Amino acid sequence: LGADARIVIIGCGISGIAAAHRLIKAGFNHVRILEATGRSGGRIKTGKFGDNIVEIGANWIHGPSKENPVFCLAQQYGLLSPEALTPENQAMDVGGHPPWISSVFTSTGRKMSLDDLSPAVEMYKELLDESTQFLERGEPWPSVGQFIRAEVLQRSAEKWKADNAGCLQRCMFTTLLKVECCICGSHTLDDLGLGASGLYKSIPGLDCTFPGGYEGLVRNLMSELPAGVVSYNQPVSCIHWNNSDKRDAQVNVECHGGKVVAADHVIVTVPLGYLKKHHTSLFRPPLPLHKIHSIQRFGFGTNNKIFVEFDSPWWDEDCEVIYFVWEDDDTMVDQVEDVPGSWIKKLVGFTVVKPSERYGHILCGWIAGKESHYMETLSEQEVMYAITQLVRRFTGNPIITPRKIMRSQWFHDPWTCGSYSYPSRGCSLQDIENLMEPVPSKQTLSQPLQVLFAGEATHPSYFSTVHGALLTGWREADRLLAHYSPAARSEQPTK
Ligand code: 6YU
Repeated sequence: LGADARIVIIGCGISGIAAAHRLIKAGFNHVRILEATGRSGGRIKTGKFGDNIVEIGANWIHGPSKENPVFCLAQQYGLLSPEALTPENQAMDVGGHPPWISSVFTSTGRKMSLDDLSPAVEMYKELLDESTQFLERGEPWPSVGQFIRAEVLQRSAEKWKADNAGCLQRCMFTTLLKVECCICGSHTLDDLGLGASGLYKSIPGLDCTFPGGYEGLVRNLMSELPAGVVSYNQPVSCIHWNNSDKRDAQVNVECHGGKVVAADHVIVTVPLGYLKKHHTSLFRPPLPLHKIHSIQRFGFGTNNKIFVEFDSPWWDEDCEVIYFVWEDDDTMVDQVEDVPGSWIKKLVGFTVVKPSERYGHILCGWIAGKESHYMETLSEQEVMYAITQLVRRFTGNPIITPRKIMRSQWFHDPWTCGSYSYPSRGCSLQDIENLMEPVPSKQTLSQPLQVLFAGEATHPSYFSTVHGALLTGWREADRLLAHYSPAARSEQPTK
């Protein structure tokens, strides 16, 4: 049953690959993926930086332990380091915030340890933890940013004196808010819904990377699919569903250039950023109103990386993260007022690309939000200049010069339009349920599942991650498998 159904999957990111993999293994013979670009992987993108590989998109397995299907696949394919596989590593529960060895550099050229700023760090952790607990309790504030700022003003007034030391703690706090923007992918924490932020669930395990590149996961999965299953450089421009003339197909998928592919079922995996921009032209007839509202309401933000190579390290050998703290910014505001003039203030610092024996001296800078959008419009030379001035100022070394840089530009990527999703103000689980709901939603025998939806933004608790995306691909494949199972067929109404 179902072996002859024509299934078209739109997008060859991890969710599209996962859906195709499961359907083909289950015996579906007519599965086809239409991919806009010339490559598989989507936001899993391992690139070259000189002789080194770097991750332009997804970086870590968040929560590498048995509960995480990406970890299980990576283990099965032999893609992880022995350290990542240890039971100790898998058992560490860090709540999504790994305890990395960190250094702090300030705008007056001071180098500090995180211990010097522990009052700010501790208060931040406390408030962030509290902010996830309003899912069922009702929200005292609409956003995580408003909640944290209101509480920190109150609590810091008691704890941090109005002297220089107190000011430095507040400056550190400003940096930590910007770090959280990178993690959540929102422009500001004022955009992140307070109750809904508690929807995100972390998995135990100390985040790990793929020593040979994240794309190894994609290559292994793809190698198990029949050749020719993906049509590359085939952007879909319109999905004609609910066809009244069903002699040929209930769904016709139209590609740029006019080619039309007939299908019984379509799985849409394009990013939420793309859907926000193009849903009006992508669906004929338009999607139901409640679905459109959720596409508009759920958040999709930008987090970019800037890789910078140096001749020699100016950080400690064991350092894993470098934070930048502006000593003139104790506002505890996570957005920059004059974006063209001061966008670089949103760059929170660097993670150190390890191991240095293999990579040399490469740092990865992180910048989220509208400041990141602006950064994408600059030339590489302009970004390099800004980074050079920043590093010279914060290290107090006026001659440090990076060898080269490379940055991601996810906002201007026409097939992604940003980095990943987040629950914005006013969102609830209902929005994710609306995003994942197939159309038409009420199934009858004459209109069986036509258009299904997968992709990271459609996972109720692991949105914004690779494992979330993978699970949604499997989920939609299972929906079709259930639809064609003999039990389901016998339950369907007959006319
Ligand atoms: C993770 C991590 N990580 C950093 C950065 C980014 C992301 N993520 P895809 O986009 O892959 O596929 C869709 C395809 O569709 C694509 O190929 C398109 O070309 C194609 N397409 C589009 N339009 C089309 C058309 N019209 N026709 C045909 N084809 C079309 N995840 O687990 N670990 O370290 C990071 C990171 C810079 C950009 C990440 C990370 C997110 C993942 O990369 C992403 O979810 C999946 O790859 C998406 O797969 P997909 O198949 O859905 O889409 C409250 C609270 C929130 C807490 N959030 C914290 C979580 C932290 C998230 N982590 C992010 C961190 C980093 C660093």
